[in-house]
Amino acid sequence: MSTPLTVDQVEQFRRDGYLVVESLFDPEEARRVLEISHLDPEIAAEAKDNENYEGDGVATRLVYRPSLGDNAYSALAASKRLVAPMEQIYSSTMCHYYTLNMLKDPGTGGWAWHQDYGYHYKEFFYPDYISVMVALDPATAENGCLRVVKGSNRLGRLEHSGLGSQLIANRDRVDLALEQMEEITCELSPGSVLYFDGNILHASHQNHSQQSRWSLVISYVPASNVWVREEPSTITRIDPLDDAAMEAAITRHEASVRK
Ligand SMILES: O=C(O)CCC(=O)C(=O)O
Repeated sequence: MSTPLTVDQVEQFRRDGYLVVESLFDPEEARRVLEISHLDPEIAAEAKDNENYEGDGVATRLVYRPSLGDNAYSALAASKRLVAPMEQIYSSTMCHYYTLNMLKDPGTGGWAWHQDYGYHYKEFFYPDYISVMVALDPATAENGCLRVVKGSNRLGRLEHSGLGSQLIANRDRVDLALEQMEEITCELSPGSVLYFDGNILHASHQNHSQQSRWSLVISYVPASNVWVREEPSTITRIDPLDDAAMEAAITRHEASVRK
């Protein structure tokens, strides 16, 4: 198993619940995947509105992908570059759970405070659950980048309840967390990634800027986690792709959307 992270980075992830790795993919790789996403007829056909509010509000758009396929998004999701740091953190092979194409265009909505394991507790026995945001556009405070509460992963899973199409963490606990802990605005350049623990509180504002913020958000569990639902698990064990295999998959996808 390779060890791309320093001891300090692993320690930071465990303590703070998040870790930014700058330029894990280079800006040109991010640009190509962004261009593919804009040309991809599947994205245009499958994007759905998430109405993360009650009453009046602004929807956010995304494509949900429960499995990996022969496409550029899966190539990044299964790449050794993205997966090896998680294998190091969990000392385990990793399994893919889902990929989201986040299509946060100008004028689209945000997400209220939640934990991803707050949603996925129903599927997994252990809270060993990690999500990764791969920035394709620049992610800035202006276009509603992700915000996390540093160290909130140590609170364990909070109660969640519905708010429109979202599940949100208990508001009193969130208020207390924001009083006691530091809120971090996770700005990312294209190709940079944010690893975040399943129990870290995170949220994002609406995009009030003129700049889109498209990204991938990919969720994983270590193979040692236990699926607790009756129906068969939908997770896929990852055999990480080296750079050549990742590049070939991006090129194939590029050729197919440009036809
Ligand atoms: O991209 C965003 O604005 C929020 C994403 C998020 O909260 C999530 O995927 O759990």
